[in-house]
Amino acid sequence: MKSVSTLRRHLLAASASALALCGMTGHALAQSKIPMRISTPAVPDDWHARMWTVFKDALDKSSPNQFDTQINLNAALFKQGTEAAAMARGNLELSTISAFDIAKLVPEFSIFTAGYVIRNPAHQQKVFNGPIGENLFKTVSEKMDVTVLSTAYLGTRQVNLREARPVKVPADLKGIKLRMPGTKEWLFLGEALGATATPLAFGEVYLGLKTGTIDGQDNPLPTVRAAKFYEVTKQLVLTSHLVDGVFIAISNKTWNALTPAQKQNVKAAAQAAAQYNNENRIKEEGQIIDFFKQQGLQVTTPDLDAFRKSVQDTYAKSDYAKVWPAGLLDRINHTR
Ligand code: KDO
Repeated sequence: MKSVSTLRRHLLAASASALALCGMTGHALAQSKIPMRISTPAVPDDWHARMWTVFKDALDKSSPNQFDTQINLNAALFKQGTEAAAMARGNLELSTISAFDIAKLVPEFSIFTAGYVIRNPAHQQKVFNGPIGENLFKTVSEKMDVTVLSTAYLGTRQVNLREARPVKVPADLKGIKLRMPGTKEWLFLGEALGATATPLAFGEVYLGLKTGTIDGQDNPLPTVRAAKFYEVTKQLVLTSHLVDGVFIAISNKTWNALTPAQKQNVKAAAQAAAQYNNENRIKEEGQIIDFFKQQGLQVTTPDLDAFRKSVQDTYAKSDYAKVWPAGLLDRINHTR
């Protein structure tokens, strides 16, 4: 007869191996899932951060146990602007990329970094979901090794100043240190608005405004709210200079390894995410002005014709316009 202590030893050993087995199974399961690491500079309260939860939920529902989706906000995984290169290397599966990120490698895409080209969110969806988008996204895939899955409306960019001042025409922004993200295409847009463009990563803007290393920044109003820039600024100048978008993109290394059914589900999840973002952002933009007024900000509208003319002329005369394919601007303008 076995002693009590021997029995206990056997029981312990048995439960330990059962645990090890469970652990291994769990580990093996996690390993067999396709990793979907997402990196974005977006703050948690912004719609284009929240949309990734919609993406994850849709994918978990359509493809149970197939994907391990990990959402990293606040540029915690990759620095703003480095995501496209990380995806091309296969170090990152998914992100949102801007027209500015794309223009670095696909120069003709700079047409979408120019102010006053895209008219409104509906125009943006028509352009990118139609033949113009289809054609350009093929080039994006060839040159950047990422596949664009859907287009999310980031919002219409407005100028947001630390100290209030009269701003009617671009000359009124002369000398204003306007923070822009740190690439030359962004800086050109800031200069085209009449300001002195100053590069800074998104995550440093709040402090820059608070301490006065910059005089202002430009972003869509829902982002001004979500990132709390209204706490450290006194004026919104409604220039509406860029109907901005971000493209949900996936590394081709990941994309090409998926089955046709998985591709369909990943694309559908990206479209659901963009749709959630677009609907909520458009709705919020329609009602957000009162919020800023309640926070004590001055909200002013400049001479929009003056801004539009000056910005469009600046781009038309620039080297950027030289690489825009003949007729593309007209085709964009005629997309309805
Ligand atoms: C910004 O840095 O101003 C910007 O709006 C640029 C966009 O392309 C995008 O990177 C966005 O920041 C981030 O997602 C944070 O909202």
